[in-house]
Amino acid sequence: MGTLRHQKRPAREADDSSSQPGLVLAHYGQISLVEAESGDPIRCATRRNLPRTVCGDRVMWQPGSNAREGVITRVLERKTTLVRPDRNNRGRPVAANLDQVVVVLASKPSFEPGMLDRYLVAAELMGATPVIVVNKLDLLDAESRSRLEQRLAIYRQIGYALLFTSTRTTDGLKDLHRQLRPHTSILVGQSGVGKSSLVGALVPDLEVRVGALSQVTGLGRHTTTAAQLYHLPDGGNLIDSPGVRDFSLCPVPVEELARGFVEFRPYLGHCRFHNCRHLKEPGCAVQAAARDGAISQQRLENYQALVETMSRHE
Ligand SMILES: Nc1nc2c(ncn2[C@@H]2O[C@H](COP(=O)(O)OP(=O)(O)OP(=O)(O)O)[C@@H](O)[C@H]2O)c(=O)[nH]1
Ligand SMILES: [Mg+2]
Ligand SMILES: [Zn+2]
Repeated sequence: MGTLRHQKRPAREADDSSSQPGLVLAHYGQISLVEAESGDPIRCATRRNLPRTVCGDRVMWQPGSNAREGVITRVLERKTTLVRPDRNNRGRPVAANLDQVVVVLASKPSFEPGMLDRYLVAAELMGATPVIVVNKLDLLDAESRSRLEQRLAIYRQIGYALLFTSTRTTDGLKDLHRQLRPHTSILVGQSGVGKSSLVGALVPDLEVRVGALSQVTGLGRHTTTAAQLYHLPDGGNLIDSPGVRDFSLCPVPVEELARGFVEFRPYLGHCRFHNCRHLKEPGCAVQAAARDGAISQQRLENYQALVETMSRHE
């Protein structure tokens, strides 16, 4: 026995020969749940010298002492990262390698337009496509639906997909599935808007999968406490994420923030001052566009509020 142990090569040297690729389905505390190429979920610790892994990370891992456990030896480069600020206002990754951010809203709990815009800006700045979903359509009568449609029409005008769904009546779920199919998307939004219910409606045998995962993680099944990745039946991945009370952006330079408001882009660089912040400066092309109705007043106000918040942190 003892000699066998001595014969084992040190883990560090063994890295590339015995490591295999995997996908992080979820990350809890010190443990990552990694999907092996076989499809099996493996409970993995991460080597100390490595960055924290997040849901959606591509990693290399090595089997451990039993078939269900392993060690992550390498985190592959992330194509995109969704971050939110931690207590010290530094970016903390939430999920990686996504190409769509689906902001889920509902009539209940009601939403704040500032928060929607902050999510949309975060998606734009990380290089992902934003999608807006209004869930719980069954709770809206015709009049409140058309009021909401009007309120959100601006987002369709600037090119964003806007979908209405209900997990109760299944309205809109086919369209949502079509929108998600080839992509890796994350569902984000306030707690209680129905993110997990949407995942449940789109991923068949979810109960079975969640049950299997909670056995591996030892966590309960009904609370969304960490981002979790699921495969969609016809290709693509869907990440469920824990609800938030609010979503803030990590501080970014004003020029970058303005680029996060996608409809401002044609006007950027056309202001009188090259360092225009588009607040009250004369000769500002963005403000002129808002006066002409080409940019929504509400979006400009949300942008300006963000500039104010961020300059307070400077
Ligand atoms: N009426 C109605 N209720 C819904 C719909 N979708 C979800 N719900 C209900 O809304 C509540 C919250 O749903 P969840 O799916 O847990 O919401 P969530 O966004 O995942 O919440 P967190 O995990 O806390 O972020 C549950 O009681 C659901 O049954 C819908 O389309 N219509
Ligand atoms: Mg949930
Ligand atoms: Zn300007």
